[in-house]
Amino acid sequence: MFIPTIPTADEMLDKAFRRAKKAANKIRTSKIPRNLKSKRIEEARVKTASQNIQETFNNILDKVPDIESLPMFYQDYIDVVIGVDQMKKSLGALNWAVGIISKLENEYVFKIRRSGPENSSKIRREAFGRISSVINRIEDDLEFLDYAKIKLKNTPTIDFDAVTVVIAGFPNVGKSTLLRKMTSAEPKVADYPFTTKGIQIGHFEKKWTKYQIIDTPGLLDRPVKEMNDIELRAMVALEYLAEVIIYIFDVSETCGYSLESQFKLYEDINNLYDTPMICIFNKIDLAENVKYRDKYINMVDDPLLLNAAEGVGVNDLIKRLEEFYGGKR
Ligand SMILES: Nc1nc2c(ncn2[C@@H]2O[C@H](COP(=O)(O)OP(=O)(O)OP(=O)(O)O)[C@@H](O)[C@H]2O)c(=O)[nH]1
Ligand SMILES: [Mg+2]
Repeated sequence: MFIPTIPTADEMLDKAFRRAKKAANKIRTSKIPRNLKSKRIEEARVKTASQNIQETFNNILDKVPDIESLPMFYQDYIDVVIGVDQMKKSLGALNWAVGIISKLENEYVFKIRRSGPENSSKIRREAFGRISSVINRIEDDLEFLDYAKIKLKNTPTIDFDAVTVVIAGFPNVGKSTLLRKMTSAEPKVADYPFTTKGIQIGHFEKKWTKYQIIDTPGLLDRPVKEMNDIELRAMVALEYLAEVIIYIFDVSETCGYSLESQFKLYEDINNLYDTPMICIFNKIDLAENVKYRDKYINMVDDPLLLNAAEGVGVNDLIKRLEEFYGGKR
């Protein structure tokens, strides 16, 4: 998610008052009659400083998307990463500051215009004092938005027009290998809460339908009962996303996990999500002599046998996706 640069309270005030000074200098060197000058100068300072703050904050408010209008996946993502309530509160504080500073601008410009020239600088100082205290009051909110900017910098870019496929399976079963074989470009790596490896997203297009394949290493690769609340929430976020889950078994068990435990995780995920699942039995090239694999292969509907490393069977998988989702977008 894109958030523009967020100034600290001090930076905001420095910038606004510096601009105000420049505006004042312009008037000072202009040909305005002497008796009018000091009033004009102070008026310009108040206007320039307030408007600079309003513009900066309005620009931020315009560019940050309205959280409630975002797809659920992003709302949940933002909530897990930084907290939606705090985000809304901080944006609300910025909005509040814009309103108050606009009011102060009008109030003090009016006061300067009505006062004698000898009082104008005193009135301007009072205006600056009040502007400063408004900005200092939202200091924490500015700090929070800057933190949010950093934390949300590498948010996954989800294409909501594409058919979304999420890959699941124990570590080392061949998830990344399959993602690479299915998609053209190098998959993009984005942050994903509570997995250190992030999330990988690859794309391909077939017969005018776009597909995006998502690999979530460290998330859908472990028994659900071992997960903590936060990880379970991240799992929920995935449900907003996935139209179909590809579950990969390693039939050779060279990944280090038995087919029995791989099957348990498959059942876990199947029970947790209403999402349709496609089962793949991978590393078929290493499994020639493993007899009991057939027992597991026969336990799922329409299994596909693959050797992802060599790309064998990948086209059958793509065909399967096309049958279900092709032309739907
Ligand atoms: N022989 C053989 N090796 C494979 C096949 N598919 C993947 N591999 C190998 O298995 C190993 C693990 O593959 P990855 O794609 O990294 O597995 P992963 O599921 O992404 O693993 P994590 O990211 O750790 O969860 C790699 O050395 C692959 O080259 C296959 O069909 N046959
Ligand atoms: Mg991987």
